Amino acid sequence: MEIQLWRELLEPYQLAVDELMVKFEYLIKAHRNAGKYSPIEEVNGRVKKISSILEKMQKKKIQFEDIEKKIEDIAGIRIICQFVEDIYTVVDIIKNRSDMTVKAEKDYINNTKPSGYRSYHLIVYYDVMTLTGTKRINVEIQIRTLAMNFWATIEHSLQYKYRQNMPPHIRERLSGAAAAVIALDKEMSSVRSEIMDSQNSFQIKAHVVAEILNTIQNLYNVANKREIVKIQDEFYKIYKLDDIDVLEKFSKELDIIAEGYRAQGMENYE
Ligand code: 0O2
Repeated sequence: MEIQLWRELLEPYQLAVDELMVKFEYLIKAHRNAGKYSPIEEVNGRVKKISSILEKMQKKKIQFEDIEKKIEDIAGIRIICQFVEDIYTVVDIIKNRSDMTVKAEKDYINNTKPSGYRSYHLIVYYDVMTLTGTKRINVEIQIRTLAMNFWATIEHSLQYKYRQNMPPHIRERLSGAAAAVIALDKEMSSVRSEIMDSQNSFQIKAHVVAEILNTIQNLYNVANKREIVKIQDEFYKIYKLDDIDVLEKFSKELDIIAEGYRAQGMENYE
């Protein structure tokens, strides 16, 4: 296959990865902006390297014309979660979306691979709009916890280093580390609600503070300077109390003041 043809072949896959990254990153932002816990901690995406595609073709005896049908992970998205429970929430979110359809799924969390590898894999159909029309492509979505990702990343690079000849003592240590990952994820799940509560209140506080500062910034253009300084001093005093209810009350009061100025401005305009 010529270089130009590889580029044409891979272009829609890059488009799919770019679009899906935006969509999953939006999900993280939307949860956090609403002061909610995001089941997705971070998202990464990649198009498989040509050298890796060639390697897979060789290993699985795939002809050039069958690449798109038989290699399902040319476009890959990796979703990292904090807790095992979040993985299943993300799977449900994906299954309920109208812009992708699940073609296949593999639960390597309840069915750990002999290597010790754990992750939830979905192959989804995803439509991209190309210059020549709509193209339906396969995208592999791997969903795993931070701990599972740590293990898989290290193991992947060791696999690459040793190819088929990983020394038994390294294999053994990786097995031990895989067991430690299971224990760590279990331990984290047992304190999940406490961790989520503290992260949630941090998110809510950050959100309210951002709103207050934004309102003060807007008031700066319409109110007199002395009043702004007074409001700012009041805000710093309240902030020190570290009480989210008081902050929320202050934010609402500021909204009323801002609304008053807005109405006054409209009156002057009319
Ligand atoms: P890369 O370099 O990550 O792209 P398939 O090979 O996909 O047609 P298979 O083997 O049944 O069919 O798929 P599977 O087992 O679902 O694996 C797909 C991907 O999962 C792999 O892609 C890896 O990314 C990851 N994976 C699977 N098993 C392991 C493992 O034991 N260790 C690690 N670190 N990752 C694993 P590629 O193409 O093999 O590799």
